[in-house]
Amino acid sequence: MGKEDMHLIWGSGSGPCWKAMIALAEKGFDDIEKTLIEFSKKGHKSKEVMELNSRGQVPTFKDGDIIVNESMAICLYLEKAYPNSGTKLLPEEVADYAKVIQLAIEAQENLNMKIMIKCIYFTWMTPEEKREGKEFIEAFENNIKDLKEELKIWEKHVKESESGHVGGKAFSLADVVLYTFVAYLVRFGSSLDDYPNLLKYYKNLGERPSIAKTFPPHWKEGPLEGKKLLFKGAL
Ligand SMILES: N[C@@H](CCC(=O)N[C@@H](CS)C(=O)NCC(=O)O)C(=O)O
Repeated sequence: MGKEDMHLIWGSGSGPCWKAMIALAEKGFDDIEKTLIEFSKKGHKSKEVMELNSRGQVPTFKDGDIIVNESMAICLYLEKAYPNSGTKLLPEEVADYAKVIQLAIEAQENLNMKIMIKCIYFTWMTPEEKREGKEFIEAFENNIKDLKEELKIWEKHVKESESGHVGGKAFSLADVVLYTFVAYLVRFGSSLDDYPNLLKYYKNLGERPSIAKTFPPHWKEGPLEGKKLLFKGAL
């Protein structure tokens, strides 16, 4: 166990992988052994991944003999195993702790459903020719309406936090989770103009070394274009 024994398998542009990488960087473990897989080459179904995670999903993480799958579990594991290393992702004080875990789980559950499942995956799973149809357009618009309501909640949470961190006084697990979802909105074309506090949050935290250093490499190569920008003009 320890930095020398850690290994992360990850894919570029995966929100769950990014979360694990931000947490590792915050804990001071950003230079551990890492293997970058390519989704297009089914790297997530390779023997190496399947042996660690029978779901064939990344991130998958190993610390010596301890295997941890699931991005949230990786973050919680790092905090439990290395409480005194780097940033405290979970505060000591009970009321602060309650707030951080609530916001982290609230962000994970709701934003994963409303951004990833109901907008992005919903579009990707609809054959391109059907995306012009009335049925798809109506359903997508409804999902965008739900997402706008959801974003108002996060706009308020961020506005109420004076520290610039959503979970309270300092950077925490709640920011690890929230930031990656906000970045997805921007990646897919949202201007965040209607959410000025979220926009400020996105810009400010984007300069944090753990986030800047782990920003998905292929996102840096250039923005999405055309119809791929699902949220352009909508959010
Ligand atoms: N709940 C998991 C989700 C992991 C996940 O869905 N990873 C995606 C990449 S973003 C993946 O490996 N998908 C391949 C597949 O499910 O076959 C986590 O948070 O780690």
